[in-house]
Amino acid sequence: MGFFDRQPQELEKRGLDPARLPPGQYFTERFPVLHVGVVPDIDVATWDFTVDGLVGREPRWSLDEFKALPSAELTTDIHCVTKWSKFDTEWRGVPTTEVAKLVEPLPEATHVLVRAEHGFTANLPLEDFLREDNLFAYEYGGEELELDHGWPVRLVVPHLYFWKSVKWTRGFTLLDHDEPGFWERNGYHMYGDPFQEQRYWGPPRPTTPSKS
Ligand SMILES: Nc1nc2c(c(=O)[nH]1)N[C@H]1C(S)=C(S)[C@@H](COP(=O)(O)O)O[C@H]1N2
Ligand SMILES: [Mo]
Repeated sequence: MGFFDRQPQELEKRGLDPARLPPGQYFTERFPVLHVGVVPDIDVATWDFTVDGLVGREPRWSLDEFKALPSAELTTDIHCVTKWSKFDTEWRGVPTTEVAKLVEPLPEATHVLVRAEHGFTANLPLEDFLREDNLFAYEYGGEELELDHGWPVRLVVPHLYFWKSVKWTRGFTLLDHDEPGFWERNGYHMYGDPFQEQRYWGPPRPTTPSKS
């Protein structure tokens, strides 16, 4: 029996429900760090969070202003397309629904392109962006988020593969159409449901695209 076949028994041994693990994933207690390029330098004095595109209002928040918005806590499993899953990760941040209330999406808005440092982006349908669980997180495990994991603010969208959970977020743009983000232009699925194994578009690939 192979490594992946043994995962359900491993989870049961630990008293965890194997149904929480999407197909083709393995369970880890580590918290791997994954991103393209180098970790950005962040200057809190000039950092801002902006929303534009199909919105009634285009706010620009400083970090203090953003962290003063209503916050919520979330405990969730996360699933990376490179096949690791981690259970019960704990986050605090601003719900995407709270931000949406303040920007007043226009009726023609259907998709969101989330923007980050170095021009990184990820796309998702507005409906998925507005799920109640989603947070722009600034705390992990009760502590300030670490730079490697996206400090000062990262998106957490638990129901999609973790590449949609944009680290070092600087805002988002509302669109009336879908537009691929960084990984989506580089072969990842436009939607990315881990339970449907929506990893890549096109023919199945034998290996995972390399990351630095
Ligand atoms: N800005 C930015 N956010 C990103 C990425 C990236 O390359 N740049 N990679 C994504 C991918 S593929 C994963 S699996 C998660 C990893 O988050 P972690 O390093 O906190 O585990 O970040 C996502 N968010
Ligand atoms: Mo990933």
